[in-house]
Amino acid sequence: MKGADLITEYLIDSKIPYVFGICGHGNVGILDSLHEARDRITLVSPRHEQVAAHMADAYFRVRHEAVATLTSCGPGSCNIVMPLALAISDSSALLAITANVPTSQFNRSPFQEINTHFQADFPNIIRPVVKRSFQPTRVDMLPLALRQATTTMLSGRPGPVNVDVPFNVFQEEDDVEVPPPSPPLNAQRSGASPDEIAACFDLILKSQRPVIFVGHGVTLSEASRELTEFAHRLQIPVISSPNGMGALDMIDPLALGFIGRNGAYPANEAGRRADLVIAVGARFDDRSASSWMPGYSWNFPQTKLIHADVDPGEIGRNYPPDIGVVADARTFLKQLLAEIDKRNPKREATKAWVADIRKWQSEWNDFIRPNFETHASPIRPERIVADCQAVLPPDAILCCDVGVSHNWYMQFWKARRPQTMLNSWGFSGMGFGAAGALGAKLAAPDRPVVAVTGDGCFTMVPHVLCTAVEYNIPVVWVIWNNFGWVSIRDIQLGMFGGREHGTMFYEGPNNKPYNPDFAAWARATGVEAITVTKSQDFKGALEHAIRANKPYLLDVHVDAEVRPPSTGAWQLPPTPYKEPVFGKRYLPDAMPAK
Ligand SMILES: Cc1ncc(C[n+]2csc(CCOP(=O)(O)OP(=O)(O)O)c2C)c(N)n1
Ligand SMILES: [Mg+2]
Repeated sequence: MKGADLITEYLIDSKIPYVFGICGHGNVGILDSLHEARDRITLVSPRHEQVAAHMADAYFRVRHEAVATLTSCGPGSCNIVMPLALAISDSSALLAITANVPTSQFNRSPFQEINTHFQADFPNIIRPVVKRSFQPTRVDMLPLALRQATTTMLSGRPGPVNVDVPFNVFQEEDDVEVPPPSPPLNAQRSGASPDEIAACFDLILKSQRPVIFVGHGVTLSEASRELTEFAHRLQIPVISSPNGMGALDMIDPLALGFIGRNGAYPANEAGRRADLVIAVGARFDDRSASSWMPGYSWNFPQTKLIHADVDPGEIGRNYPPDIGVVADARTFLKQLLAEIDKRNPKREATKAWVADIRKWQSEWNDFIRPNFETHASPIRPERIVADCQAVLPPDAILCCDVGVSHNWYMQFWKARRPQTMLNSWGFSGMGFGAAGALGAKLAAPDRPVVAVTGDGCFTMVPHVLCTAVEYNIPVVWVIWNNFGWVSIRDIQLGMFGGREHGTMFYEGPNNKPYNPDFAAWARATGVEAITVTKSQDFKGALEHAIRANKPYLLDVHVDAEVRPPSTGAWQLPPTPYKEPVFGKRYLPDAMPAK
């Protein structure tokens, strides 16, 4: 069997329906195999490798099934470094097949070889951004490499893996068999010991102000049902990190939303006043922990902490837990549910706590409501979030890009289901929203997919429009157009005496705000588009775009001078940070130190 055919058959046996990739001389061998198998596996060629990998990443987040990317040797593969970093930072799986130079030319500096320190050294370029890189240099090494790669990709904490294939290994033949597919995500689940569960439950029963903090681990382990039941049965409110959004339906009264500087006020209030935090599959990164400054989002170590995660490396990274549990999120929650059945506790103790939470929720709602109802031109940000919420069905997928728009959606979007709000969180790579939406739509062809992307983000990957047309992928792009890299401008204005430099888009001697006419740009690629400058027009335009069921772009002019209200803090030492606009630091003098 030819190496390229073996890879192709393995992908098909592994039920990988798509390869997102771009050609180069290095991978023409496997392109030919994919041509032969084109009825069973589809090649989608976007116009930039970054897009291919974002598509694969988003596809996985929607379906929890991985697909492959394919890039050629040298520059093509170098273009996927950023999206791989993004994927590994958010525990998203994809199989990155990269091509390399022929083994017989290793170390001779042939065209596109990187060999400064080691022959055909692409694996070292991407080493920190994949769980593992494999470089089979003979066809008879492919079966093991492929099986190990896909097993590594989906086991434990998922993430991207790389199989780097020299040119000749695609072409040569050997007497090899296609290896069996690896187990799917969550095939094996780790759990807590009975003693750990008993100890956790004792802490839970003792607490009067408990909160659950959920992260991507809950989403990845598909523990939404168990989380909901656990929260309901013990009446414990749930704070969510971005990729945990929707694991508990966010219109549930116990759902407090996101925490941190741009979190929701009730989440920060509950987080900083809790006496026990049960963190499940969450990692307390700086942006969901107010940069670890006590009193803004959390108050460890006065607050007790149970921290369960499938990855022992995350437990205690930032806050040493009272009980650390290496466990899959769903198994852990199921074990806690079984303990409820066993002990049948009466939970009167949290009544006052739940009442406090209701109060914070209503204060927050009173504060934010007027801006959700305001009509303006340029448009107030809250209005766009509100209209998206009104128009999109609960199963619609929002693929968020990076920037101010994301801050607003983090604060106010109510994800109704898990895997419906895709966020580039750990790495925040610009372009994920605009590009990932294509992969999300291929993963869920029957559901609306909306990319919310900044004018800056979109300008990094505008060719996504070509791909949408070529492959008829009906994504709606909402461009949050504020004529600049406004999230960074705002940091700059706040920290450096109100001076702006290099963060807004201008043209001409008078610094007129500049952007391309995005709608005209879209039409030039064959994508329908509307420019929306008045808030009254946005809702109808979005409805129309969704109904059209074809690629659609809305260029929405948003007020750049309205900032999301901070309810926590974010610090970039040594520059000073701002106190919250709504709510304040709470240091629990009354809480006994442990
Ligand atoms: C690839 C990449 N380059 C740079 C950054 C730094 N960065 C973060 S947000 C941002 C501005 C985003 O601009 P835009 O998409 O217009 O969103 P806005 O903040 O204006 O809403 C920049 C440059 C990044 N996160 N990723
Ligand atoms: Mg912008």
